[in-house]
Amino acid sequence: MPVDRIREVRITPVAFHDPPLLNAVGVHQPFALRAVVEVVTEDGVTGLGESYGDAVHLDRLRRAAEELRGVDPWHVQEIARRVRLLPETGTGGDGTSGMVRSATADRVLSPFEVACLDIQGRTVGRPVTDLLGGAVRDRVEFSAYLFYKWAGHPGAEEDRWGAARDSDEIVAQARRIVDEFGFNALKLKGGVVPPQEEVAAIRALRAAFPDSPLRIDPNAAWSVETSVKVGTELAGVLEYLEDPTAGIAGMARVARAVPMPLATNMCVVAFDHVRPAVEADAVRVILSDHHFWGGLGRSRALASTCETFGLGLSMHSNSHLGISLAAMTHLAAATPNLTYACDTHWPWKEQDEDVIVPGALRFEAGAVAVPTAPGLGVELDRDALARLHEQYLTCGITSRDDTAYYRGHHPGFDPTPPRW
Ligand code: GKR
Ligand code: MG
Repeated sequence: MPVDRIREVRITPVAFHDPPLLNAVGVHQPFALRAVVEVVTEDGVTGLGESYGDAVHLDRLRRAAEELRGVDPWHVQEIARRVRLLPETGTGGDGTSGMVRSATADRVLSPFEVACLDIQGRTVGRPVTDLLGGAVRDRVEFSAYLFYKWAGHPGAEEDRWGAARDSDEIVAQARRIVDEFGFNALKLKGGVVPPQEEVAAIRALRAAFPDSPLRIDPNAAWSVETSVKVGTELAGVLEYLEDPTAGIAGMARVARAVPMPLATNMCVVAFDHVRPAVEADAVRVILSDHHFWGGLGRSRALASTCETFGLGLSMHSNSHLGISLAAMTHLAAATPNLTYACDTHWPWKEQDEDVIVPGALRFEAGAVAVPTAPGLGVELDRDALARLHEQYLTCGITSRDDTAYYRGHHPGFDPTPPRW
């Protein structure tokens, strides 16, 4: 059978509206950036991938794309080899405002690997889950991702969510997001207001949602001492405490002193972090993310690693569109030991703003049904892609910088951890 090789790779940066969500390093800008990757074969099969849209990352994606012509899309190892040969230029490009410092080559490989899996699935007429060993669940549960937030972007009207400044407003946000999407697990993005206020918000959530698993994630904004204090106070309340403090050594000190499991998407973000984290017994749960673990195949390898060391597995998210949600859903569906509800920023985007044809992915009772159509099961909406690309060209943002945007309104803001 003749091999259908990669003929062309298109990378299209897009921008979509994002509310002013607060985190430990600042606030989300009015637009989030993503890169839409299309890998096209000689026979005209197109596979889709989605990744960060920061300028330095786009540049790396484009350089990698030039190396992929002629490669067999079933040979992801060869694609990985070519990506790893590229020189790393500059730092950053992680789409997280510097919060998640993952391996550059894995970040670059990820959307090409996903697009190749989409091609493979389309070619053989099977969903991506089948290429990953088959789905072990037909719906994937996600968590409500709650944020402190401004009422609206400065100079604009109040957005549809309004402000979230204190416990009452966080509970109101949770009620609304749960009503609209049906989530069960609730995650609060912390590291924004003094820890005692965030503890009060978690307690208020517990009172309002007695049966929901709760998590808080201050993105390492707390000292070891503060983390231990918070973890002790919230004994029996949290299902896990996510990245309270920076680094494996600090996390290990916290882990020894608090009763609940610690989870991370900050101190273990690549395979060579696993061994020191296990040796120090620093974390009990790793949050995978195919966007920086090198794609779906390597995320499955991470799942096996977690199984080997008796670690739990959850899933991290950043602001994203539908191609990413499809890939996250396929991965979670085909990963037996991914037993926690996955993070998603999905509710925060405008629901009619995306690059995919609507209808393929829907939240019901906090979960997304796993697509069963060939490949990822989503189709590119070319008009929408063109609109969001135009928005990218005119929005004036070329890299995510939550700190600079926040400082524009609070000069002197210093996100250097520990803030508390
Ligand atoms: O969207 O502000 C945000 C989050 O803080 C995000 O950038 C983090 O990467 O969600 C993430 C996390 O769990 O650390
Ligand atoms: Mg996190």
